[in-house]
Amino acid sequence: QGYSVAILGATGAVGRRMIKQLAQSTIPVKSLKLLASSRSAGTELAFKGQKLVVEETTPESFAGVDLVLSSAGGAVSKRFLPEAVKRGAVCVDNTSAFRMDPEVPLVVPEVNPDALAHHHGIIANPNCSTIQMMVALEPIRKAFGLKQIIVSTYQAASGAGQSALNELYQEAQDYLDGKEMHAAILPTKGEAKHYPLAFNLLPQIDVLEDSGYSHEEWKMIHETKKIMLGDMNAKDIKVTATCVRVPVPIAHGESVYFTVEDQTATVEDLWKVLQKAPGVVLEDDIKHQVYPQPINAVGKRETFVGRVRPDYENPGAFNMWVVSDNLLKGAAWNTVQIAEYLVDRDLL
Ligand code: A2P
Ligand code: 11C
Repeated sequence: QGYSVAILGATGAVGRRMIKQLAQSTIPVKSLKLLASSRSAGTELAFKGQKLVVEETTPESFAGVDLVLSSAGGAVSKRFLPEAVKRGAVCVDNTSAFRMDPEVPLVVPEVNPDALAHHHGIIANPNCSTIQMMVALEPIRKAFGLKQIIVSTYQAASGAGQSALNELYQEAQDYLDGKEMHAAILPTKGEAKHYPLAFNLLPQIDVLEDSGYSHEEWKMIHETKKIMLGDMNAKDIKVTATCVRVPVPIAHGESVYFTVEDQTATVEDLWKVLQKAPGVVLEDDIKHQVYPQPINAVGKRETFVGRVRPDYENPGAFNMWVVSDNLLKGAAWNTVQIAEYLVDRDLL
């Protein structure tokens, strides 16, 4: 009884959390395969108290597998997920490899779970910074309509993987020890130049494109349109983004400025909607200095919203502050949550 599951990228920052989220999920797991590269083949990791040995990934790794949860980078997904689908598996992919394929659903379960019904074997998990913004804005869009989003992000180092997080810790240690800091990974692997993140801010996440935007900013714009409106180029909501890496280990913060269609909407109206919204925790009490902070969001599945306030010079426009664990709701939990929906709706 149950499903044969494989986690691709099981040794990574997200993969390790996928193992834990799967253990805590409602999905009946008959067997679990932990897959990574040859570098970590042989490593032992625990699932529900049982030790499992990590295997090197090959196309044959997916024989007999029902469900693949994947987070090993876009190139690895492109290479292996079609092989897994060929062998009958359904894949929930946490990379950007297939997100903009019109045949591939891009899903945040609180927002567009119905898109899952039309999958062809691969379902894409959105980018972490997009996911938490969708959880906070979809209930507002449903209640008041949404015309425009202007978002500035404060993104944690772990978004760039375990190695980037290790780099941040080493830089911080070196700085405090009065030594020179060495950057080899951030702002993004494979770039010509690298800069320290410790005691710094980097206004580059992913590669910079000819448009002037970083690829992370591009993703926030086009993933938002695909998730909310079903079309990556939809014009009904205007979106623009500035993405910044901050020296925080885990949990992204976002300053979200948005304009709603219903100009009579008040902050109290928004609070009422956010209080009932699935996956949202409203932490907004300025009299008592209550607002979301990354340090408190670590390890939680929810998206935390606070500092909701009107733009007094622009009717229908508001600011809010949104925080979530980028490795959980932004990645491992959203992926496992999608898989739970697939199981519940008999879509595996
Ligand atoms: P490995 O530990 O063998 O390098 P992160 O996002 O934290 O950097 O993690 C990346 C994950 O992707 C790791 O589990 C890593 O495994 C895995 N990975 C990287 N390259 C490959 C590959 N060619 N085949 C399978 N897994 C890979
Ligand atoms: C970051 N948001 O913080 C990225 C990580 O497209 O899934 C996730 C990249 C992605 O660097």
